Amino acid sequence: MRKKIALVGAGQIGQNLAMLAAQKELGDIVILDVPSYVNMAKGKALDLMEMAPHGNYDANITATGDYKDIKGADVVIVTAGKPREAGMTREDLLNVNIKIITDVAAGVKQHAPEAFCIIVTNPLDAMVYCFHKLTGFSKRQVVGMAGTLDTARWRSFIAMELGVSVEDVAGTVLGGHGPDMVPLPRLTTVGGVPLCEIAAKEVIDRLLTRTREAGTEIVKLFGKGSAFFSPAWSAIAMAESYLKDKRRVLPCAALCEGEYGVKGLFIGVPCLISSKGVEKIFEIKLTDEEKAQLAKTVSSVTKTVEETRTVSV
Ligand code: TXD
Repeated sequence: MRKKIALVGAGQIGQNLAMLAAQKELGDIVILDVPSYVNMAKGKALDLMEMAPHGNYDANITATGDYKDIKGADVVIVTAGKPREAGMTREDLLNVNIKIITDVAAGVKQHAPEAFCIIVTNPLDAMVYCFHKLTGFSKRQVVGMAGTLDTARWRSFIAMELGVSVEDVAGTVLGGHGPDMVPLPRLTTVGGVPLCEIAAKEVIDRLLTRTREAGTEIVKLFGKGSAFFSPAWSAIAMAESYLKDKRRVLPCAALCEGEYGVKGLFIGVPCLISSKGVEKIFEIKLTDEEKAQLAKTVSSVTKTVEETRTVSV
């Protein structure tokens, strides 16, 4: 019996999620979107079925406008929501996307209450918080995708700068999905060699800035809309770890209840993702400077979450 993956949102990221999930044969795929967009979603699903002979994957890929069709999904990945336009912050999306997440949470709660839910919609840290609150799901089964993307960006920029393979750059990014996210140069290595021993401080500072602004850099280039290839793969890495019990340790927005001194917020932390969902959060012994940086991003996330309480949905 194949697993079932529900993709809520058939847009730029959703379509890439569907393609990656199919190519990796993670299971059958149901793409859900609003009735006005459902034919586009059905067309994308059909197109992916017609690509199967080249991709040599077997998956039943369908699309719908009705939540009853996601019944029993093992994984739900939520990208439903507006993306940024040039000049917008992620927080500018709050009022429109909280209404969407409220609808989505109701549909998932009713039809896929056992699913491992990966929230992608921005402002990410607030949207995953709202989804968790609205569904009442356990903290193990709700997670936000951001740190896995931010870490990929950090690694990619280091590899580009140093002329090395991305495969040999290891590191992590903590905190909220925003300009005060916390990449950790101190714990970043290139083939096991500490980054701080092979790159000058000004180079590292430049890469830190580029990582923090990476999403905005792409939004500026597009003018309308945001990144979709790298976010899609980042979310699929999380889904795959759950579905195959790969037990990867990935930076994800998880509910902290005391970890890193944070209570009741979703922030990016190293998570063990297994068939149990968020099985464990790993704590890092941070320096005072790193703790101060984390406190700053936690403050930003707290502010945005507080704002969700003032929005009437
Ligand atoms: O790292 C991260 N978490 C971010 C997330 C990385 C990049 C983009 N990030 C955010 O993901 C972005 O700011 C958006 O909030 C979401 C989705 O971005 P995407 O680029 O996929 O947006 P699209 O192409 O506009 O697709 C959104 C789809 C579109 O097809 C809408 O019709 C659909 O969402 N939509 C809905 N589907 C289901 N139910 C409802 N209510 C709904 N409303 C809109």
